[in-house]
Amino acid sequence: MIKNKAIWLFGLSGAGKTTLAKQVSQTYEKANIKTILLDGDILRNGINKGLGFCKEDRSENVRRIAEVCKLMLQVGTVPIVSAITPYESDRLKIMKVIGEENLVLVHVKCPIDTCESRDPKGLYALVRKGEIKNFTGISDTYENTKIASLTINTEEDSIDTSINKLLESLSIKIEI
Ligand code: GGZ
Repeated sequence: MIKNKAIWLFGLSGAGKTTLAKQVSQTYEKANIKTILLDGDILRNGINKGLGFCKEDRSENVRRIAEVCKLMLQVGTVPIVSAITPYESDRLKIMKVIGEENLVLVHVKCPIDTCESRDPKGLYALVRKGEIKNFTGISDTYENTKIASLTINTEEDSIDTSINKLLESLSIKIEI
């Protein structure tokens, strides 16, 4: 039996969350499992418009995303989240909202230096120029985790290997 679970990818900007989320979505869709991509950055233009990057706003941001996940699971769609989710207390709250049994919490782990050298959106360069304040990992908090269901290390592993490891773990966990 397929047990639908929300997949929540968290990690620094540039760690590879969105790339992994898209691949997981494509794989599920090929197996006729409906998915919805919930990207923190994109949702900040919609349901989370107006929220900034202070601790309270980040918490509210991920709380709302967790509520959307709950709704999506109720209609049989697998939510795949990519959001930095920098605070362990918020990760615990997400577990409570969605339900531990309905969630795969994935730490997309990558050192800040590597994320900065990738700089896919040029944001780290802007941070260094002083144009973005409170940037996670540079001038704002990113807490380590003890509660992730699994960790994908995108510095040690290539993107293909990371994707394969993630899909392998998920296929066991959700019994595709
Ligand atoms: C972190 C920021 C910031 C600051 C803009 N700190 O790589 P991205 O671009 O696409 O992902 C980041 C996104 C963070 O939004 P989240 O909703 O994932 O954050 S959180 O979970 O902490 O609420 C980055 C961009 O927005 N961005 N300013 N100051 N990331």
